[in-house]
Amino acid sequence: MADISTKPRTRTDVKIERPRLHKVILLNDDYTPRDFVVTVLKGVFRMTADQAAKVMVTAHMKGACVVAVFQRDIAESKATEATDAGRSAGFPLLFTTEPEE
Ligand code: TYC
Repeated sequence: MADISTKPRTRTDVKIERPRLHKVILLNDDYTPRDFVVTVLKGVFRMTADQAAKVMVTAHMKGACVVAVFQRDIAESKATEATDAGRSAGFPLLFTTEPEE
């Protein structure tokens, strides 16, 4: 009995942080046709025609619009896929990513 320590052990709290989410941002340009932007948003981001049109018009008027938020690797691959769709069709359509605050 004398061997059993009753002293509380030091506790180490391990805090696991959630990985930060990343925004996919659509940038406006003067050349990509509006319909093409809507088609890409529907195809890559699974938006309805209505959602895609709203995002496209916001980017067109304000210069940029947040399209969606994902884990970093998914945000990056979707942004690349959508940008590549524009490039393949000869348009300078650009999607970028950035971490959420
Ligand atoms: N500004 C383009 C045009 O007038 C349309 C457009 C909208 C392009 C949004 C890119 O992210 C964009 N044809």
